[in-house]
Amino acid sequence: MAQNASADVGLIGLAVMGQNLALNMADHGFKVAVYNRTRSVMERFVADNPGTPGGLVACASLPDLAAALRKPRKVIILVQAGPAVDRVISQLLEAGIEEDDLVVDCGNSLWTDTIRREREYSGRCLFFGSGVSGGELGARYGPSMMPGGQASAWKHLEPIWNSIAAKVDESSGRPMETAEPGKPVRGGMPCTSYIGENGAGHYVKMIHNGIEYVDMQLISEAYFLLKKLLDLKSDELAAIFAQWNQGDLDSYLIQITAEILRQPDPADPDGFLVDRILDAAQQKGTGKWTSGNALDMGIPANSIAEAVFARCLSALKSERVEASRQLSGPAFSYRGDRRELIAAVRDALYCSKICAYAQGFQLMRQAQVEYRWKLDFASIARIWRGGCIIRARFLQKITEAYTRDPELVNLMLDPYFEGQIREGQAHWRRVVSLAAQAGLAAPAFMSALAYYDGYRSEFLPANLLQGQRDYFGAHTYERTDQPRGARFHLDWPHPKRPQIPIDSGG
Ligand code: NBP
Repeated sequence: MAQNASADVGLIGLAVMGQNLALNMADHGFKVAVYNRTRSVMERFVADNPGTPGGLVACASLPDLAAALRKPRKVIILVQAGPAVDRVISQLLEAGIEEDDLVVDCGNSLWTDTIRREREYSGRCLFFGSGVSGGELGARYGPSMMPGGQASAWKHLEPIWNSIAAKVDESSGRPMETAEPGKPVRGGMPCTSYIGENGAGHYVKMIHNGIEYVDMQLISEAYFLLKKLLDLKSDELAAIFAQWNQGDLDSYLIQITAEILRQPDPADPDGFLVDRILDAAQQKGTGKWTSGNALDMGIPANSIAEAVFARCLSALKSERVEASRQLSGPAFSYRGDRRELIAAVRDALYCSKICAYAQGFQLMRQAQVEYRWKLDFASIARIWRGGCIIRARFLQKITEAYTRDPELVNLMLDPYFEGQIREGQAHWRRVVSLAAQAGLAAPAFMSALAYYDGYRSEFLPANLLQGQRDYFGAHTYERTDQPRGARFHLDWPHPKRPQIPIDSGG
């Protein structure tokens, strides 16, 4: 059990993420004091993992943990986001944590909670928030980490975060792996960087998850369209995804998609597991948070929201089964070139993916104004190149785009991405129209195309919409022949009456 103050870092919460992050730190030579609410979990964990380079210190209580740590203490919390985090912090403060000790929440906390906590616990501890992505394996062998909070706290954490984060090769931007799996990678650029003050790290982690929702939905739609239009079997689809993983679409999510598709069903070795998995998606909430934030800030992140709604619609399984017997759709069979369709779906996926990332970066661009952060978008793309769920070759291109122009207004306007959409859009449009003709739901492909066409339109029908608003609600309108900001109202039931200029109050 814990003795003198010799541990480098403490970790509270020994479920999947906590255990793996503790072992990752211990592998990198940090002595880790560990505590869990259910004591037996902590005891088993320490007993099962002897001889790590840094070592684990078993702590039966939070006062034990506080006593085991060198000053200033650094305590990582990995418990369920929400009230449990506040409960643990209160207990830590009672256990002897002091003003200059760091308390680091690495869970998927809502960024506004992190802002609130930093304020609330100020003067009692240095509260800090860090997003961690990469799931179980990332936590164990190198996650992408998005730290946010006071810069004075970051300088104490930086050596640990730099050691345990995933590493990428700086010249190629590719994730680095060791010959011996599980052994620390030497050299390379760590997939972590200080994001900004208070909730910035957790905000950027939430956007990562929002993008992840669309990425997964787009891949699922590509699978569905190819399966339905070409009547392909899972292993044939696996080969297509494996092939795509050799090119611009090279990413962790495409790689695991190929592996999932070729997995036989353990209950029926002649069938594929994916064909037996129920088509009702679940979610934990970060996609919903991202979409809610987009609505609050008035930023069109329609593909991210669509990906959340696609999961909601899928979850209505029994209703869909009933409706499928009642509601009609077209009879359609694809008679075109099969290879051409596969190439078209690939391009549709790539173009839609550009739109999804454009929306995520637009959100961050607006959030930095709302929360007075100064976000470095090249750096954010850089730390997503390895360790996290959305890691992809594509992120090197985003890094390059924001390095070329840190003030880039929209990712689609970068010359590389603009060129990619120009080349791929005929295929993209063909896939969307084929989906509509065949009556196959492809909401993320469709909404991404609507985003692209809306964003590139000089004129949209909002003139009529503003007329309607003024007609029934006297909400006023601006005129194309008057300066922006000058507002007018017409007494619509009496159109002969003069138009009334409205004083906008400056
Ligand atoms: P859970 O979210 O399942 O966390 C439960 C752990 O916290 C258990 O070990 C539990 O102890 C402990 N705990 C303590 Br200590 N005090 C607690 C309290 N007051 N209330 C509730 N639990 C308490 O663990 P997880 O899946 O490892 O996730 C941890 C965080 O990391 C979450 O915020 C999650 O969203 C985030 N995250 C997870 C992933 C992932 O892939 N799982 C990825 C990225 C981020 P017990 O043994 O007594 O129940």
